[in-house]
Amino acid sequence: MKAQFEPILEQVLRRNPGEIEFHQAVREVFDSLGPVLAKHPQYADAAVLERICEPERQIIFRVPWVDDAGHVLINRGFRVEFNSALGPFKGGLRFHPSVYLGIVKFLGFEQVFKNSLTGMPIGGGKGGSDFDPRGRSEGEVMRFCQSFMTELYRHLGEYTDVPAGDIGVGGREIGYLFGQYKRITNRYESGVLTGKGVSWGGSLVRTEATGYGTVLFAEQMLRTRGMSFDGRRVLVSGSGNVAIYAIEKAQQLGGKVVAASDSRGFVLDEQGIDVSLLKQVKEVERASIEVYAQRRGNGAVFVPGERVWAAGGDIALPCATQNELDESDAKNLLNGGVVAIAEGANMPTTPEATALFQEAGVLFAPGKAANAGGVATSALEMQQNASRDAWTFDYTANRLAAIMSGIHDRCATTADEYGQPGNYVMGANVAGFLKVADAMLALGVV
Ligand code: NDP
Ligand code: 2IT
Repeated sequence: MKAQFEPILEQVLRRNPGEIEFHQAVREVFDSLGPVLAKHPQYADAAVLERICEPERQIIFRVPWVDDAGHVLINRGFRVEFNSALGPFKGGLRFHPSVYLGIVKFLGFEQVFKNSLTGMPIGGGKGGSDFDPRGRSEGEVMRFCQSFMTELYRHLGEYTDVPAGDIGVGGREIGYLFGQYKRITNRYESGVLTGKGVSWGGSLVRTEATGYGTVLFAEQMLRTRGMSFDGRRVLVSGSGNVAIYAIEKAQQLGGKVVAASDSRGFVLDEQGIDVSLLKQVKEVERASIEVYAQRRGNGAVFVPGERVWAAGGDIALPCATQNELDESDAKNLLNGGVVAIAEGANMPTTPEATALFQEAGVLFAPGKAANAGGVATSALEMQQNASRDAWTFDYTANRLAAIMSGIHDRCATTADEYGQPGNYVMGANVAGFLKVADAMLALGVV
């Protein structure tokens, strides 16, 4: 990192003590921006970096609710409205016991650059709660969502802030959140949330978009070296929304996906993951992935407490959570001949592991580029809501494919331009930064 960034980073560390994931995300972006500041001093003059690291607004609130046994429980709710230079704050909500301000801030920071890269008119934000949906009844999840929205609604609006899902928040939760927003405001304001059901304002392809987009990005990246998914051994971590549709698309492109995981361990299925069984176990029954191995009946095994990377493969798609692929996983993957890594999750690869992949010269797609298909399709959902229209699956899927190849080309061209061909991390950070930074300059000191 250039010396010029040190005092700015120090200020970020001082202002946000203990928020290690946020520090990690900022450091990674700063590592890419040296050549940009050298070429364009106007950003430093206008303190764009200092401003881009400080959220426009941070909201923290109490979420009281009553469980099925009649006990009163308290969770903490967050919404970090990071940057609205390009459009309304946009980004998901995460419900997971690990959620605290540092996680929400890292996700919000990443979202600013990701949303810029999509080319769509969306700013960046993120939110969530330390609520753990696991083991909770339908009624408990609904009451929690209603209480969460009873505070959050006053900060939202289709021109203000538009949340969506993330870990622990899927179609079910978005439904309860939207219902409560509608009731409190007495407005059918479809564009205030994305990831809605298709019969009540949602977009076709939004469910599939993040996983499909990640694989489409990886496909483009492989093509630059004359490779494809066809016949390749693929490892996917996670078995939630992103993982499931990454597996589905990788298989459509001829890849052989042999592993998937959840927080308890991974499944090795040498005959190839059966996506419909995985959907049944994880989406419908909300059970452990161990149940998949038991039901598959083909010798598929469940390996408790281990990560998928141990299984070795040509293409690795981390689609679960942050820092889930570390230095030793990277070494194992490289020893096994991995040729490409594309991040479906946000910041799943540790900085040390990323450095190993880059030194080895294998293809590496950072999450803010590779997983941007989800939020891009959210922007398409907002577009449909604003025009009171509903597009077909094929039309929307074609838009997604065009957006992903646009993001790929923007990252590749920017990396070339700044003298680091093939460095998608640098390309994504710089291209994402430039668009937001120019908008911030144009809008003045606000
Ligand atoms: P889901 O809640 O649908 O699935 C999350 C998956 O990751 C589950 O398999 C879960 O296991 C596993 N997981 C979650 N936390 C941990 C943990 N701490 N350790 C190990 N495994 C864990 O979430 P999504 O699929 O929506 O999100 C996955 C990733 O993709 C996240 O990083 C998210 O930020 C990112 N993302 C999501 C987008 C979207 O549109 N949904 C868009 C762009 C990025 P278990 O079932 O055991 O809990
Ligand atoms: O990390 C992400 O990009 C998301 N969770 C999706 C955000 C969105 O607004 O669709």
